[in-house]
Amino acid sequence: MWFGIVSLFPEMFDIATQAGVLGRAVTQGVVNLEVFNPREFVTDKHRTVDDRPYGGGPGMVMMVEPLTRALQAARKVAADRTLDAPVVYLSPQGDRLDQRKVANLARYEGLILLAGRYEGVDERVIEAEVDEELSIGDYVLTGGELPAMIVMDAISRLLPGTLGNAASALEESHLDGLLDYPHYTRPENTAAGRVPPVLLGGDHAAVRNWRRKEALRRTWQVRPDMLAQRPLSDEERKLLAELFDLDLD
Ligand code: 9D3
Repeated sequence: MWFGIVSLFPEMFDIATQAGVLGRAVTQGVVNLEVFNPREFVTDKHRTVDDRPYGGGPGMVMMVEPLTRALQAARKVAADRTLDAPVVYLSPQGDRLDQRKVANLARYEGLILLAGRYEGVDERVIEAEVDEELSIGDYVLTGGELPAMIVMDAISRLLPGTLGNAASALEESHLDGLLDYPHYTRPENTAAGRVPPVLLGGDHAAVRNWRRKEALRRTWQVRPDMLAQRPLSDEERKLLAELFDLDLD
């Protein structure tokens, strides 16, 4: 998958592409990344990319011309490679990113990710150039670069040929839509406690059941909203009833 990034801080992307699953995906060529810096597309003496907002108020706004040129350059690379690559603007006003949106974005051959700085971009750029506007959550960041990296990270682990792929296949199984069950590794006994005995016994059916029950317990306790989104199997209703001594019928 090809990512064209439009950002005033290209160096920020070095870190993300040098380590972890995303870094490996880049090294392996499963993911390709090209950064387009709007500042490189302006010719005035100070290479200005931002200006004061019309109507007054605090902060600065990213200007139309540098952004449009950088986006055109990214579009041209995508077109030359005959890639379908929509423009995604990372912004606090966007739709909230979730795993369903990540999976849908992963189907594209390419994506052009626009990372804003300052108070944001001139609204006319959004109207003319942006296909989808995405936020990563309700907290205030200083720009769209980290959100763009988060989008790439989440997508890259779903792509064939990256290490996250085995894990994502598992995610589509019966534990889909639940929080993870607790994990343990050696040694069996530590100052922090023992491993639950069921995991040591080699009864795979018992282990499966225990994990599903623990996943349900945690989801019920910390993310009841996730359970409300998801139909429960008879087996899961039984486990939940056992856990909390509830009558779910
Ligand atoms: C405090 C400034 N805010 C005035 C009401 C507006 C504002 C503008 C730009 C707040 C944050 C930002 C920079 N953030 C992003 O570019 C961003 C973001 C975020 O802040 N939170 C969650 N997802 C995203 S995606 C892009």
